[in-house]
Amino acid sequence: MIVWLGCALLLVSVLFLISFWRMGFRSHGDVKYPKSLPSLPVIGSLLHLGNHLPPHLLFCNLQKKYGSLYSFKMGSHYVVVVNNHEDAREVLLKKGKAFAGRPRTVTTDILTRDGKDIAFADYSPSWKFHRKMVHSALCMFGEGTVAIEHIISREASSLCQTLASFQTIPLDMAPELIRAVTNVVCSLCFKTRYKRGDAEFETMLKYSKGIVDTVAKDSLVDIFPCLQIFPNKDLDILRQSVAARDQLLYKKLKEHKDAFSGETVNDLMDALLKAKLSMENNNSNIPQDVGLTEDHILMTVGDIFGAGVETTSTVLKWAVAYLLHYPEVQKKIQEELDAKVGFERYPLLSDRKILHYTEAAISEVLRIRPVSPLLLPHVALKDSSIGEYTIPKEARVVINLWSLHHDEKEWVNPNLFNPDRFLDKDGNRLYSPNQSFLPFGAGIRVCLGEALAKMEIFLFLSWILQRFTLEVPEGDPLPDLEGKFGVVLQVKPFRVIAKMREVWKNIEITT
Ligand code: STR
Repeated sequence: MIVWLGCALLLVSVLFLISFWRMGFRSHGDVKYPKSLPSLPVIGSLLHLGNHLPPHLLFCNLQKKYGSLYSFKMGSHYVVVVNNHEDAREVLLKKGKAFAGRPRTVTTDILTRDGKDIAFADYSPSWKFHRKMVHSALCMFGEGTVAIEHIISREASSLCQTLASFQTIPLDMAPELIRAVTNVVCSLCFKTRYKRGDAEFETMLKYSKGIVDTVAKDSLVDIFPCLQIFPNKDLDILRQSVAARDQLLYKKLKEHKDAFSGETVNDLMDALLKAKLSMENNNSNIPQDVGLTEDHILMTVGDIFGAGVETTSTVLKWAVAYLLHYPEVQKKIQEELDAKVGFERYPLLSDRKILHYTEAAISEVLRIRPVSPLLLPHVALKDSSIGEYTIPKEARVVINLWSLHHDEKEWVNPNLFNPDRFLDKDGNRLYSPNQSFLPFGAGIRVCLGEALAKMEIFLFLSWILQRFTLEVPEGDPLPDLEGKFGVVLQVKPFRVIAKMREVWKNIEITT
């Protein structure tokens, strides 16, 4: 027995030494690999990552020891972390196609029926085709048309009515903001909207939270898929939430199929159905090998819906949290609105060109609290390189957007919320004062909803601040600014008093 134990110990130590020796060296002949954290067989570098910090902060801190580009092993996967904009731009833009892959994980496979969506699906001709189609459908029903401005303004108006009904009662704005942005994507995807307290909306809120809490956050099952065989509370929540989402999506699909004439395209669901029909009839130039199944339609709509709701509402919550911490910024936005929009009309999208400070404040929110601090992981589709370092095929590449947005070489006092950094000395807007700002990612995987999100954030915020001043209720603490890491950087709940501004009490605008 003791001999066996001794042998086992010896074997483990030898394996440990070998792997430590291998990972500790950076170069193999001419080939230079990024510096690596120590790693052990099977578990990889887990012991060196088991820090109490959330990953974006941990990865940012590890730069001090390993430099801005380093690697580690997550179980059996080789992961490279990018922490500066030069390398990030090389991965996303210059070599976008080489790094366009996505890892398959247990949780994202459950969410997307093995990668039949857009965000988490690996690179393939079928993925490229779906993405293109959704992009044109989004353009058709939103971006670039007056229709979208009308839809967002209708929701902004309804949101302001709710705020007004609360008067001086403290309110958790999160569900109201979520309903407002949900109704925008709902209009685009299904041509419907939810009233306050709608049962279907409550179901959606619940399953969405279940998904955000459990998906794609590098939990142990994603690192060691074999752990699926054990009972796992998170996976149960994810499966239940996905089942609830699928039921809702399926109902929508059925309603659309029943009503679809084959010609009139009212929303995104119709557009996808039409593409599927033309493919089946083989009367278009859609490639045959791309497979647009019902699953693809459901998962794609699920993506657009989930992304449209979770991301935009999160930015709005961060914006409100920061405005409570920095009332002077709120005041400056209101002064700009008063001076440039006035009291006889509501803000319009065309005001984005003149409301420089408001736009700068939005950019600053996106910088200081990026919705997706690690973006979504990329995978090298072939042997490639970043700077002077070799990156082998199948390496996972994580872009630490947090590091880019808090890089002291690029930003003065990066932890300070200061919209002025997005303005020049004459108060004109600087779209990006430096290269280290990529809130929507970049390249072939860039966020599909960037334009839509920017329109929504601008209109919702400007409508709210034109009429209300947001304050912390007496006795409540200021909102937490750390957030909770997950597939989006979530905002912890807090309450607000939305006080109607004096000047607006007697004004009624007819639209
Ligand atoms: C939110 C919850 C949900 O119901 C569905 C999805 C699928 C798409 C996800 C979304 C999620 C979270 C935010 C993501 C988005 C795709 C792109 C977006 C990850 C999990 C970001 O990259 C921030």
